Amino acid sequence: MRTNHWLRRTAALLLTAALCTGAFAQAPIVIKFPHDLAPTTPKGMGAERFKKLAEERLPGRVRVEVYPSGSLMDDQTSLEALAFGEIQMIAISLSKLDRLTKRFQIFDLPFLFGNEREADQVLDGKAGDYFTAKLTGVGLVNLAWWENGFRNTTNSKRAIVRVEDFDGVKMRVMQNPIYIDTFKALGSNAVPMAFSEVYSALETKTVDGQENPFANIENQKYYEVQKYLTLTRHAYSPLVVLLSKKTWDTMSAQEQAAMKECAAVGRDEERRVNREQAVSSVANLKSKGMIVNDISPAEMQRIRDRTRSVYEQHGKAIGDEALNLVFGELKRIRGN
Ligand code: TK8
Repeated sequence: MRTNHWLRRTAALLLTAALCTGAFAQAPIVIKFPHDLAPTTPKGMGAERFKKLAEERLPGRVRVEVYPSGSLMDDQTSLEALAFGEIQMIAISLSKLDRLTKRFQIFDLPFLFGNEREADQVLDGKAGDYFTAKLTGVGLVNLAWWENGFRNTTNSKRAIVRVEDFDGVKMRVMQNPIYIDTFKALGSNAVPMAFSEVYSALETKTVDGQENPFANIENQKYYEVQKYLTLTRHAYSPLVVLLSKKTWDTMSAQEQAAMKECAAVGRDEERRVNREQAVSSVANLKSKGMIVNDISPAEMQRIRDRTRSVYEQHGKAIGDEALNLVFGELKRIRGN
């Protein structure tokens, strides 16, 4: 009898305490956020920044579990896992969403952006908002635009100094039609392949080369299996930071706004780290034994001209709405 009374009393006290602190009000929303890169990479740092901030802004309401280095799943699987509700958040190259709607492929077009400023202004402005709305239309909530960044080319055959040097080089590209056609147009043998397989494909010489931003070339240790790095800056890949629609819908408008704000701070961190690492990367990669070269402006123009066909091949599928919007914005930013 006594025990019973004591138990009831304790339970009542605990319940009161819980109600006061709000602990029983709602169980925390667990946000599983896997990604495919190391914690020290721009994406890894952005993810940690986001986690810290979101848990500070929404204490007890959200818990963010970051799984770096592909420890939970790879890039390719994560989009499906997000749709099935196995995970709640990803930061993925927009290029990997090409199957959803063709209009997103506009950002895969070669030489679309000239520099980071153009990319930021287009993505953080009304064009970015337009694509975010289109993502919502297919059930994906884009919290912010992060970046993979400008992509450069590595290979083990030769330094690429003119367009003819791409000839016959077996190049791994993302599983994305515009990247495949860009490298075909340059004369390479384009081999689409998952990111998680690239290192070993380079090591075993299944392919001769690949293209990725500096941070990935460095952090994935491609310098161990690649001799030449050519600064082609042939495309800029944005990352989208997607939250599951189901999770999003359980949040109040204030909580949703807080999530977007945290992702925007994460974005600033991610872009900052990416751009800082890019500055030190060339020296680091040289010190690891890579031969790094630039391409002369005249040869760069020949490369651009060669890839113009990709605009004609894919422009129609991307559609005038997206093309006019992005090119209109670029015109405005470039002041012409
Ligand atoms: C990194 C990936 C990757 C991408 C690729 O998270 O597959 O080449 O560029 O770097 O999104």
